Amino acid sequence: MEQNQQPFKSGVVALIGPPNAGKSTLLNTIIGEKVAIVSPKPQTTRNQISGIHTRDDAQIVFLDTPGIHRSRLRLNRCMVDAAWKALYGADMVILMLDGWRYATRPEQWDRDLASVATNLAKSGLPLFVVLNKIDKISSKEKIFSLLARCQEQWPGTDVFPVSAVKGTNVDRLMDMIVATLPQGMPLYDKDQLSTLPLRFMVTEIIREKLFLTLQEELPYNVAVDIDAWEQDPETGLLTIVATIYVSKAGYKGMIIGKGGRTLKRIGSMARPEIVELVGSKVFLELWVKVKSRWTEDRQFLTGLGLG
Ligand code: GDP
Ligand code: K
Ligand code: MG
Repeated sequence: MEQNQQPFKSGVVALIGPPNAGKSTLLNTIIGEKVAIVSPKPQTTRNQISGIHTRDDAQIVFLDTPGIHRSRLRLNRCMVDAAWKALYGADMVILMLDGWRYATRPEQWDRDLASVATNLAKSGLPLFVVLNKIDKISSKEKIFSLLARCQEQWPGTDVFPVSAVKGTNVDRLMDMIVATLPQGMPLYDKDQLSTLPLRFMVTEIIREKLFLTLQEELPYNVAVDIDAWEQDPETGLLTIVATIYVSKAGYKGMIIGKGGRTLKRIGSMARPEIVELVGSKVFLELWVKVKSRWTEDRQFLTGLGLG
């Protein structure tokens, strides 16, 4: 792994904004393959954590929140409370706005944002405003006037016109987030955050290659489990040991093939995709084991996350 000159940055970014502003879309764009949609460690109570983006110089924990909007409905109010609560413990806030909405219906601005503006001012956290969906606004003037309106509402705040869908200006936004975050170690253990969802994706890749290779011969009852997942901190090489479980000995022979040829093929098809997914060199070791009636083994299923 390359040693970085800059100090490592890490922190929590609360992503707030009215419904349909594009918060989830932005996260998906940022996520690509390098960010995992994660569930938090069991002992954390921040169940809004929805994405952790780790790069060479920083780790950003995003809290995607239910939309902030005015509502008299109790349920909605609870969601709004949840959104504001996300601000506690956050290192900064990104307020995401649907630029297209205010370009076409300027009167919506005050309705949507009056209370947001007050609450944000109270939070005292560093704030970025993201003006989304600029791909839909053809007039530069309209964008400029929206930027001016943001400046008026939140003086001195950085405003980023972006298209979350197209990824326009998202890199710049990310760099500015990293620049604003405090110095610190990663908040989440890299393995833990990446292995939970990545493990599952890896088993899915292997399963897919099994299907592609064996086609209709493949038994229905095939399961893939990860036995080991270890990254060498020096070389970055990730060793993955996975076992393919089948219900009958005959299937085992089929998957392994003559001289292990079939299994080797499955591995060499799966490996490049896993490399792309995890972003490091991968050593993939595959085993095939017979476990009769595994579909009825509750403990086994639970272990696979299928229980
Ligand atoms: P959220 O409620 O804030 O999470 O918003 P979503 O991410 O669910 O997006 C709401 C809608 O806006 C979806 O239909 C998205 O496809 C659309 N959308 C989000 N970002 C953009 C963008 O940059 N450009 C355009 N044209 N549409 C977008
Ligand atoms: K939505
Ligand atoms: Mg959403």
